[in-house]
Amino acid sequence: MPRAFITGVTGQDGQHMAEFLHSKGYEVFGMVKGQNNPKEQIIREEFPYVNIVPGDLADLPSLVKALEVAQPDEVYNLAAISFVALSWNQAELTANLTGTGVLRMLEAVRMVGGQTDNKIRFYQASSSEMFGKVRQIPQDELTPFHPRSPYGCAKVFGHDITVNYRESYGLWACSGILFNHEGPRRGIEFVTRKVTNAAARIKLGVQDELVLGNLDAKRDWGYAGDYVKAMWMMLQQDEPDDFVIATGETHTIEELVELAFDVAGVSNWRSYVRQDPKFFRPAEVDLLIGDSTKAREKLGWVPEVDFAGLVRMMVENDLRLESRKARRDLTD
Ligand code: G4F
Repeated sequence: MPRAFITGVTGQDGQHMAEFLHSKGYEVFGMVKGQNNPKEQIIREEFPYVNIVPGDLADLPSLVKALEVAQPDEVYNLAAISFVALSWNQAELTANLTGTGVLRMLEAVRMVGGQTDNKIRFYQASSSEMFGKVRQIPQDELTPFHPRSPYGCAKVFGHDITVNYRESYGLWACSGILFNHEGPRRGIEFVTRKVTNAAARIKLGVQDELVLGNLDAKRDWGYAGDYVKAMWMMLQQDEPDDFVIATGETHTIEELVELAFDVAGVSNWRSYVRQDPKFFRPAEVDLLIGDSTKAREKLGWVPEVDFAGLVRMMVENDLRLESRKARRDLTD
């Protein structure tokens, strides 16, 4: 039975990854940080097959211990401070976890078995935020980076140090440069879920306004379930390599809102939406659109859910959740 170790198992991607690897017959170990982490209960209840191991990206000895317990064949480093907007308020913490945390994880892999014959295979969650003020349209593996946030800068470090450890020490390490990927498990602070949840609540009459920032930014949005499959495919290659994972389609936030309200059955979306400067960012990433030709050709990876399918899936999920909540509130 192959063994996999996931950091960030409590997040959207970690949950999808645990589910996917379990379906493939892996023994799954998930790192959870902190004392009384409220998300640990979700993992225990919804993913009972995950072996929970304590550890923190800020603490190298804890990472070494966690890997000694898990003895993994594959390590998926998905943990990070992932909310770009927060990274301006907590820039040092972001650099420490999203950036230097990768270095610690690589060191732990090196110490616990990255250089034995039976090498640990390491996956780093790199991000399209690294392209920032884009130098090329669409963006591929050779597009230069120009990050626009402390988060993007930290991800560039994480990406480069992964390449460097591969080249310096022969670690079996690769990076997936993933464009935005979403789904019903997405946190409410991210724009897709904020919009689909608001559309559902407005439809049900429990919310009357949606307050957003920049409606003109463009993103290449895919489905998280498709993207974790790409991560796994990268680790099944003969040689480690880096891949862009994207749909190749881009849409504005405005198009997202229009479609979500349409799916929810709310007409005249403009009358519900207000813009507030507090949601604008000090520096914006205006346009992301990825070229994943390399992943399609070398890995055979293709996204199965398109933008319309993704928005429908998320709105329908939020309609279900919010109607259940509304019914519960009525009976209380
Ligand atoms: O949903 P977002 O917060 O995602 P963002 O910043 O693109 O980052 C996500 O994708 C990255 C991959 O490119 C990941 F690395 C990262 O961890 C994360 O998963 O914002 C998307 C866009 C931005 O342009 C933002 O300015 O939506 C715009 N936006 C407009 N109003 C808003 C809002 N974003 C949020 N979160 N909330 C708003 O009210």
